[in-house]
Amino acid sequence: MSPIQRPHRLLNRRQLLQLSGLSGAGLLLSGCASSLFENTVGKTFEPLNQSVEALLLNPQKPVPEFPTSAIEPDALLVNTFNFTPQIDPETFRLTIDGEVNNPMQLSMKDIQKLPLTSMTIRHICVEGWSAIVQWGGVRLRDLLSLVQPKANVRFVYFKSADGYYESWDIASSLHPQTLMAYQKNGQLLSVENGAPIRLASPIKLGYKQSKWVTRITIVNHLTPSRGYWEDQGYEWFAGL
Ligand SMILES: Nc1nc2c(c(=O)[nH]1)N[C@H]1C(S)=C(S)[C@@H](COP(=O)(O)O)O[C@H]1N2
Ligand SMILES: [Mo]
Repeated sequence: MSPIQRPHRLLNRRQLLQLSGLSGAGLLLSGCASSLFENTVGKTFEPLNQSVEALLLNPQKPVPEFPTSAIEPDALLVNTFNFTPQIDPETFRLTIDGEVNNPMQLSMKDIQKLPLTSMTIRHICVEGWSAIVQWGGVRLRDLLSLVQPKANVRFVYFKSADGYYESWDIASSLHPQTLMAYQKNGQLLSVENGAPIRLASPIKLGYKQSKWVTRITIVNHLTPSRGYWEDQGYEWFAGL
């Protein structure tokens, strides 16, 4: 097992343009309206200024991963703020909507037809624990390409079945290691860990990684509700 697991191939440029319809000139026209808050975060974090087109065509550099021998099977504590929703994977549909040309409702079967990426990364919770975990799933960038985001989108909201909610910047959402995961340590994701599907990424703290995601909404602007913990004072960007 090599020390760094290479991520599986990204969709190539042609496939991406076909999937997303991003070849049109419309994408080059970027929006200019922005709130004071977005201006502030836009100046603090460089990636927020990149257009969705640039991010889709030039994936950001992956962060180094761990060998599967480094997985810590017992270290990932279940951290659930409220209750554990039971979702029937057969009838489950993941809604992807918002500022997109092609909103979708995908079954787990649809999602599992897309390229599977596996990564072994460190999960870090602000409560003072961490765990090396292997996640398997579909790249969020592949899902977002399918729905054809409009040119000026900047944020992504995630709604969960337990009432949890999160928002991410578009650059972090399109990072090649930001997955919608349905496997953990080589097995189907358990209910406690977010089945049927959850966010997983080595570039954000644990509380950004929503479990039991039911809806992904692409937007131009953040609303006053930015995330379950963020709205109680935790940092929004929460990058690693
Ligand atoms: N829907 C939902 N997602 C969530 C949470 C939650 O309570 N509800 N907790 C978060 C926190 S604080 C962490 S550290 C991770 C924990 O994931 P795990 O329970 O699979 O270890 O999930 C995150 N995602
Ligand atoms: Mo956490």
